[in-house]
Amino acid sequence: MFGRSKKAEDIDALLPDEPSGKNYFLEKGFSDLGGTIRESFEANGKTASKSFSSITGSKYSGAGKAAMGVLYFFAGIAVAIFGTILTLLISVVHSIIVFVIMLVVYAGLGLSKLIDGIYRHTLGLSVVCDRCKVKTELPGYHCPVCGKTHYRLKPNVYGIFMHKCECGQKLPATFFIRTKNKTTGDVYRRRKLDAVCGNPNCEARVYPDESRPVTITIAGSPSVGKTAYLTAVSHELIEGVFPKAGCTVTHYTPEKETMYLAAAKDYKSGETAKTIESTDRDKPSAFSLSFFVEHAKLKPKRLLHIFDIAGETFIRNAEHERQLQYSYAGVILIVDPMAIPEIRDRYEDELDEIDALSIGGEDPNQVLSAFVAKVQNAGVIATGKQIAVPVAIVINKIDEPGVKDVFSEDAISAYKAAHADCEEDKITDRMCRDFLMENRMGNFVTTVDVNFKTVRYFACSAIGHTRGQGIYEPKGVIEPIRWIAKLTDKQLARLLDAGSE
Ligand SMILES: Nc1nc2c(ncn2[C@@H]2O[C@H](COP(=O)(O)OP(=O)(O)OP(=O)(O)O)[C@@H](O)[C@H]2O)c(=O)[nH]1
Ligand SMILES: [Mg+2]
Ligand SMILES: [Zn+2]
Ligand SMILES: [Zn+2]
Repeated sequence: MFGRSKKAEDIDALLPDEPSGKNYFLEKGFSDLGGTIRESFEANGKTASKSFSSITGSKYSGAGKAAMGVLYFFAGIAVAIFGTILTLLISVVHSIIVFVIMLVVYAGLGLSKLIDGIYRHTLGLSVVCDRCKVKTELPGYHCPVCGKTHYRLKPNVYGIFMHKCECGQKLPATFFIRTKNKTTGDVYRRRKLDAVCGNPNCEARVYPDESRPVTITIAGSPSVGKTAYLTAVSHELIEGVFPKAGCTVTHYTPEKETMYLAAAKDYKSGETAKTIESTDRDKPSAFSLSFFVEHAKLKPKRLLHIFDIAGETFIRNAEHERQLQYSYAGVILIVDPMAIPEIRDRYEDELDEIDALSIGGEDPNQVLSAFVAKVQNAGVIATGKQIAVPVAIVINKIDEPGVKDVFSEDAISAYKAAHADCEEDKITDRMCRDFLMENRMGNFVTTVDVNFKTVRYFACSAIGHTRGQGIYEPKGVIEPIRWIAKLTDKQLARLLDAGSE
């Protein structure tokens, strides 16, 4: 019923031994039964052959010996016949009892497995580690008494409802069971146990509770505005869209909250700082802003991870960790229009001094090849095969000359009027494609279409104006997120719609 992915199996193969004893019946029920029956017959056989071998070997002589011989003979026959029948009967009764117990045990295991599996799968519960980016169905749970990590805390050979840790502490192995801490007396469910990443090579702390991850990755070369986009979009979501839709937002960890507060400060002052490449090999290159979103119509709560990266690391393919986040909910590739040679040649002189110094200068075609390779690698997709993960190509900085008029509200209305056949939500997509084609970027558009099955173009301005000129006034930053949500998470998309009205 729940087909397991190749990646999940790869992770399973890496897992260390579980610090739990196996359930007796599940591990040894049948083999012990076989052993007991075999031993009973052997013992019976031995008794019978002992009687037969005593026929001639008794210490009596003459008539006594003959009488004892006859006695041993009949005793042997009796053991061989009646003993065998009796052993057979006992074995049958024993087998029936064991079979009944096993039936109950296996039915219990099957049921518990099914209920827990259905619960986790229908709710889409899983864990995406913000350090190693690996996605697992369960994290590694810490035993609250001895601290050992249990990577398989679900109904299996270690237990149907509970697993017993080596230290003797019982741990809840399904969502519906509670166990009591033998030292403190606290009672808790599985979701409340301390947890680490389900990838045993990582061991980063994770705090998934019971949530469904929504992982969005922002990509692009240096200075295209990735961090400005993250600042703008997280602020719009956390302060505007989600509260308006009636959602509660909670930061994932105190560190993530600090990160958000720094972003919110930049938002107010209209600033953005270059992302410094992390030189520490133990630190991940891509890092996320992560927060929970809760609402009565959102079951379970969502854990949004929005990943940013230093453009230098991205373009040089110098990431410390495998970029698995590219294979999850969706990816946003940010493009600086000034990186398009045609546009730059014509409009560079008109740029504000700060904007002129902040051009994301890498050739978009080269950026695109690095991007395609990364997404292929994350999803283990062979070159030449189309990639399914939704890709939003976002032209940023549309407040700048050269693009300002192309994507202005007037221009959008005029485009709509001239293209009555085009669906409302595809207008910007068509406008962006036209814009790129007209500026000798046809190759870029074709390469995107060849490699990605699900693509949409967007135009936005993260800051809304040149950096350092007052509070952010973002335009069009929510749209890519809404589009990704519509494709991958209907409940979340409805709330984003409600909060964007
Ligand atoms: N005019 C304008 N400038 C922007 C906008 N977004 C970003 N910029 C400018 O582009 C510069 C780079 O933006 P960042 O967000 O730091 O770019 P990044 O992609 O994160 O760059 P790295 O961290 O180096 O990878 C900023 O310092 C701004 O000057 C925008 O919406 N409008
Ligand atoms: Mg940055
Ligand atoms: Zn991890
Ligand atoms: Zn323990």
